[in-house]
Amino acid sequence: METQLWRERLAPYRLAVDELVVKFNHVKQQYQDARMYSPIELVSGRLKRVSSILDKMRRKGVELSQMEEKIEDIAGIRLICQFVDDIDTVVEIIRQREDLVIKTEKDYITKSKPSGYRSYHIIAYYVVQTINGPKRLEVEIQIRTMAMNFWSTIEHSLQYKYREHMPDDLRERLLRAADAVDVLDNEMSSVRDEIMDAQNSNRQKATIISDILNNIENLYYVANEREVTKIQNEFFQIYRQDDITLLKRFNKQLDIIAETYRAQNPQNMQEGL
Ligand code: 0O2
Repeated sequence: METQLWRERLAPYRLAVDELVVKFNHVKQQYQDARMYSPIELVSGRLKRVSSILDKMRRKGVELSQMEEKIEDIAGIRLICQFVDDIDTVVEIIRQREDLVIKTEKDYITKSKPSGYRSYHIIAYYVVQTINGPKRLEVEIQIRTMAMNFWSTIEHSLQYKYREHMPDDLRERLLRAADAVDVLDNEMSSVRDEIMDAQNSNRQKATIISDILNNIENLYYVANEREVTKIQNEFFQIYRQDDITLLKRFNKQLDIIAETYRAQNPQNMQEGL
C-alpha cells in the first residue's frame, strides 16, 4: 500500500483516538468539577504505527484486505487509574456509554498473561464521521493502574529489544517485578481510604484558597484599598497556620463582607462574589 493510502486508511482511526481522548478527559473533568474523586487519573491515546500493524499481521497471518476486521488495536486508548478498584468503575462507565459498543472484554487482571502482564482490555465499536459518511471501526481500550502501566511500559521496551529472544533470567526478573507490582497495588488499595482522605483535603484546601483569593480580588472593586490590604494580610497569616478550619472560617467572613458590599453596591460587584 502506498504511504498516501495508509494515511487515508488510518485517518478515521486517528480521528477516533483524538475524539476518545477528549471524551475520557472530559469524564475526568466532570468528576473534578463535581469535586468528586475521579476513577480515571490519566488518559492517553495512540495510533498504531504502520510497522507494528504489519508485524502483527505477519504474526497472525492476516491479509492486507482483512486488516480492519482482524487488527483490533489500530486505535488505542489507555486509561490509567490510581487503584485497582477504580478499574471496575471505569469498565462500568464504558459499558454504559452509548457511543461505544463493546465487542469483547479481556480481563488480564484476574488472570495475568504468562509474561506477568496485567491490564483490562475492551475492544469496542466506535463511529466517526468522515467526508464519506459515518465509519464504524474498532478501538482497543486498555485500563490499568499506574503501577501496572509502569511495569508494562518497561517490559514492552524489553520485548521490543529482544523480540522472541528475551534471556531467561530477565524474563524471571520481570515476573518477579510483576508480582511486586501486584503487592504494591494491593498495599495501596488497603490504605486507599487514607490516601483519598489526604487527596480530598488537599483538593478542599485548594478550592477554599481559590474562593478566598477570588473574594479578595472582587473586594478590590468595591472596598477601600486599606481594608483590602488588611484582609489580604490577615489571609497570609491564616494561610501560614495551615489549618483548614481557620481557612473555612475566614472564607465565611469574607462571604459576609462581600454580601454586605453587594447589598450596598449591587452594580459594582463582579459576578460570583
Ligand atoms: P503494541 O506494540 O502495544 O501495539 P490475542 O489474539 O487476543 O491473543 P492480541 O491481539 O495481541 O492477541 O491481543 P492482546 O494479547 O490482548 O494484546 C493487545 C495489546 O496488549 C498488545 O498489543 C500490547 O499493547 C498489550 N500486551 C499484551 N500482552 C502484553 C505483554 O505481555 N506485555 C506488554 N507490555 N504488553 C502486552 P501489541 O500489538 O502486541 O503491541
